[in-house]
Amino acid sequence: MATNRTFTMIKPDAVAEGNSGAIIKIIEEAGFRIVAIKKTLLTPERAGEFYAVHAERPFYADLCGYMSSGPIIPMILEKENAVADFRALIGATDPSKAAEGTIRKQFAKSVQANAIHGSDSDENAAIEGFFFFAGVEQF
Ligand code: RTP
Ligand code: MG
Repeated sequence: MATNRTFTMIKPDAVAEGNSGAIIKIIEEAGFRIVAIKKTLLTPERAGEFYAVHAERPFYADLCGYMSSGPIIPMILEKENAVADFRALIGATDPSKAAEGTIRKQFAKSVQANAIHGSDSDENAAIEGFFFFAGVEQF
C-alpha cells in the first residue's frame, strides 16, 4: 500500500494543558504511524522562519510570540493520503468553524491557540519535517 508523510506540531497551548497524550492517541487511532517525535522549544526567530509564508500577515508577530511561548511536540506522520487526511482530522483553523470530532474542535482555544499544526502539501511536509528532524531520525 502506498503511504506518504505529513508533518505536525502539538502547539504550546495544548502541550501546556496536558493534552498531548490525548491528541497523540487520536492521531494513532486514526491510522497514522509516528515516524519521528520529540519535545522542543522554538525561539521567536525560529518560529518566524517556520511560518515565513505568513510574514506579511497582520497576525505574524503574535503568531511568532505564541509559537515560542512554551514547548511544542513536532512529529512526522505516515499514512496513505497523509496530508489531506491529517488536515481533515485536525479541522478548520478557527475552532468555532471546526467540525465535530476534529482535534481543533476538541482542544483549540482560539484561532491562534488552535492546538495543532498540519502541513498543507507533500512538498511542505518534507520541508517542515527536515526543519526539526535529521534524516537519520526519520524512521
Ligand atoms: P497551521 O499552518 O498551523 O496548520 O494552520 P492553518 O494552515 O490551519 O492556518 P494558517 O492560515 O496556515 O495559519 C497559521 C497559524 O497562524 C495562526 N493564525 N492566527 N489571529 C489570526 O487571525 C490567525 N490566523 C491564523 C494560527 O495558529 C494558525 O494555525
Ligand atoms: Mg498553514
